[in-house]
Amino acid sequence: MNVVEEIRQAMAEVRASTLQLFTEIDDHDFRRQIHKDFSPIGWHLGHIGVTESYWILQQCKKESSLSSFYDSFFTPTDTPKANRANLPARAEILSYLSTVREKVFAFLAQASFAPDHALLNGANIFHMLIQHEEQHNETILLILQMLTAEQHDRAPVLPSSTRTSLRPFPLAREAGKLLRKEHEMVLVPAGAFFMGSNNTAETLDNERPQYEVKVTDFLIDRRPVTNRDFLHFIEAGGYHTPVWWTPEGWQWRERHEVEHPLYWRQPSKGEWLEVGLTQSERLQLESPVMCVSWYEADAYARFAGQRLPTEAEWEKAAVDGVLEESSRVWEWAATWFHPYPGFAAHPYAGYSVPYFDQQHRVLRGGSWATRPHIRRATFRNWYHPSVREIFAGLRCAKNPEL
Ligand code: AVJ
Ligand code: FE
Repeated sequence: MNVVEEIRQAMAEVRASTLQLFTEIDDHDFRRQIHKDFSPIGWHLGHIGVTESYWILQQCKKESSLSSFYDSFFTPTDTPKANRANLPARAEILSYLSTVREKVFAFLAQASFAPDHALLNGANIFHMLIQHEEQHNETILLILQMLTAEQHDRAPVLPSSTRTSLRPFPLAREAGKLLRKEHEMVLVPAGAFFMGSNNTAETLDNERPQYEVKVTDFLIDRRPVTNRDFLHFIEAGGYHTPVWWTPEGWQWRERHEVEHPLYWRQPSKGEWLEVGLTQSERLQLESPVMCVSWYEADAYARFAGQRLPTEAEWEKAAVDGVLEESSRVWEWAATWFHPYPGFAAHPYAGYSVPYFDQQHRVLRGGSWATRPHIRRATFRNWYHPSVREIFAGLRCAKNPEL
């Protein structure tokens, strides 16, 4: 298959996935802002189209835009989150999307990926757009998850019909026997490795350029921290023991009265549910803990006598092939999001640069909601350390005993 056909297929695939995510959204939820830090779910649809139009039709093809209203409404820097609820009708946005897509495919069919063209070289702008839409797919899923949780909390559907067959999971005593000491950690030997990538076609700017990084010996969990592990932290009073928390983390915990991962619910003592994407279910003890902030992840690691891995450690371990289940939940790293030496913003500074601000922590790996192109060892995600609405968990590291 040639490059054009591969790109066409990848674009069609992610678009089908985007549209599929909207099939059960009613018009009310389409435009409603359910959380102040997230746009209405329908805004993402228009934003995907405007981004595609801007880079291909305006920047590459030099056409004028289809709608200056869409351009500004669906561009984050022009319209703050608080002003995004007054969306055009869904049918209109959908027709805008398909008009843009038709023109983009016409351009693609005859495009030449000239090496001297900053955007078309290696088809890099197309790869960027595919990954952009893939990232918005995950954000859309975060909002769907919020809607399900809201529904659950309004009218809890307890698993009452199944309660006779489902017994609550083991309580503290039993859970205590299955502590982290049973967790397998792998020793990654000290050494230099090449971090990041020089693939200018298929990676994003913040993964480049590749550079040599030396790490000292460290141990890292083979698998992410599980709900069982995290339950032990809760039952040991982890959320009420300031010593495990950074000062900012403790302040955050106190202010928001955080007592458990975001979507855990406790309908009665000793019985935990987790609200999932479509329904709540009994907490799955062996699944990776999910929807915890960096503050909670960091506190857990300290409680366990361990620490979060740096992103260099994470990437070395990933490249060495010792990480299992590395795309079930995003994994918080100890590292602040920052530019690699020699970083150059491309295609636009707004993608990464505003977040090189010592206010955003790196996440690595990918979650069950992350589409395939993004699941790679060098991909860098980032969020403010207080964010727990994302599908994020952790894996611990520690220094070898001397
Ligand atoms: C890298 C996931 C934090 O969603 O804010 C999408 C990705 N940037 N459109 C975000 C992104 C511009 C970004 N994250
Ligand atoms: Fe975007």
